[in-house]
Amino acid sequence: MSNTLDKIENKLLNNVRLTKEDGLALYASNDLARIGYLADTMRKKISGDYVYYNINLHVNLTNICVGQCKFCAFGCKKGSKNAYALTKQAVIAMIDKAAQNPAMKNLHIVSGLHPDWPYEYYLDIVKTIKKTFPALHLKGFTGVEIMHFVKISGKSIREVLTELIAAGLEAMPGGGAEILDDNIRQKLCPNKATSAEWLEVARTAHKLGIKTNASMLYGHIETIEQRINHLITLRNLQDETGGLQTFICFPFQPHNTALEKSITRTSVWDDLKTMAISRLMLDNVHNIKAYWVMLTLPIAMLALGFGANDIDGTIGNEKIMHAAGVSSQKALSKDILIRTIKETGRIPAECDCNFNIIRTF
Ligand code: V47
Repeated sequence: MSNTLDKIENKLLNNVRLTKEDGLALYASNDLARIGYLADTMRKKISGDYVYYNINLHVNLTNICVGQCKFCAFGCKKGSKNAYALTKQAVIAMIDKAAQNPAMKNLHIVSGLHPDWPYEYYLDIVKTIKKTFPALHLKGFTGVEIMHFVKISGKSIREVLTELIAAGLEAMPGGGAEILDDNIRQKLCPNKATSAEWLEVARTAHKLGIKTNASMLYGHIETIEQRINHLITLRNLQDETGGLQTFICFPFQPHNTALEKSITRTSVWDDLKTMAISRLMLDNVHNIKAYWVMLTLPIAMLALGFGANDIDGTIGNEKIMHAAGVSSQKALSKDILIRTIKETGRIPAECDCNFNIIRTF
């Protein structure tokens, strides 16, 4: 096996792209320290010593969702006891409270697919947010939500995105990609965007000039080969458009989901290996995120040594992963993020939702 890792290291040092077989070989190896070292070396080469974080607020407009994905504990049916749907006034009040902190720069909006809200409601929310808080950067709506808007509006992907961008949308989050394999999607999330649709939304957004994130939900029913295929699909998209700005691995959190009884949470070993392999396979993606909410802060900190260079942000009040029982906090202070990054010997870089650096420490 060390012979295989020697060959992979040689490729990396000579800027030779890793193949699917290389990805599988990395997963088959238990030399985690060496895989981590390789990922850290590539991280330094591709993205330097900054670790990006941002002062942000997560807003989830509603948890009522027609999706009913088996991996999700956040979404629920209309009328269920936890269901909520925020009015425009409530959204503005929530942002206003967070914006009392002048350092707050980023809004992240991801929500359920509400059965009754018209497309115009979302457009109006975006317009009102941008009018009320012009200095805030707005990252919103996954590819799955955009496909929902396409269906309820009868418009094309291009038309929906053009209107949202004109209203103030500046970037898109990476959710909804899950595993870009329609056999898996059919089993886990048959009611939402297909792989081709998710990719087409990202492609169109990039052509229209906005950047998007991409993610991988792993540790459920997928095979290692499907993980590698997923990474290669994203790498191909990035070759084509260059519009992916950060990649996030979401280890599946089973608590309160339909899969709770059959699947256990991934191990730290798998999480760090997956982080590192993502960095090595995604040679054309600048940023790899260690999402502290999912990983918990201590593991996110470790992940900074396994290829990650982005630790997300202060978040404010995380709901989606907490519904599934993550043990991390719902928010973190900027000081804790800065201290965590500094302790790894790297440079904390506060940024907006397009990774423009606001200040470094
Ligand atoms: O698509 C849902 C994931 C995503 C679970 O772009 C779960 O920076 C694990 O888009 N276990 C939605 N993962 C959230 C999202 C997001 C969040 C934070 C940062 C960014 C970004 C994007 O959350 C879904 C799904 O892949 N998810 N439930 C669960 N039980």
